[in-house]
Amino acid sequence: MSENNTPRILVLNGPNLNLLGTREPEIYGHETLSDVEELCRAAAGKSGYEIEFLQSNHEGVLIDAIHAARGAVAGIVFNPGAFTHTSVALADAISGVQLPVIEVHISNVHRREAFRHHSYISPVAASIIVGAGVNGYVLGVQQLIHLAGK
Ligand code: CA2
Repeated sequence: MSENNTPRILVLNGPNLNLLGTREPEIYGHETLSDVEELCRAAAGKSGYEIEFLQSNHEGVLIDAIHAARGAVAGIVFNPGAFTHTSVALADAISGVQLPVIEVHISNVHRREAFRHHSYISPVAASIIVGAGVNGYVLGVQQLIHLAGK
């Protein structure tokens, strides 16, 4: 919960996702990260939720954001970018805060290179959404709101 009692969701993005919409549209589409932020705010607003939105290229910043989310948000919609496939530290941070995390990948990682098929995040995620484009973030927000209502 936030100070004003409006429930909040953290939407967190990892490395290189600041480049969304500028390159590789055949894989990631044409929408920018600002478009994603707007989509998330609109989806959350329908159910009276607010969005905290953060992107970082630095693993430690992402870990700090996960720690700070404890007790402050209902859950996290997280696209860890390439850290998905490398970071035990991010998985440990998620385990440590005991918040529901929805892992989102814009592309269908299972149709891509083998190194993208393994995720350190999936075993600690509440739900996983892949290959739905940027609508995956909206689905992630909706899923967290669904979980919070249970
Ligand atoms: O499909 C996804 O959302 C990914 O998490 C995106 C990561 C990739 O390493 C994962 O395997 C799957 C890459 C994010 C880089 O995003 C860019 C977007 C546009 C242009 C360049 C990079």
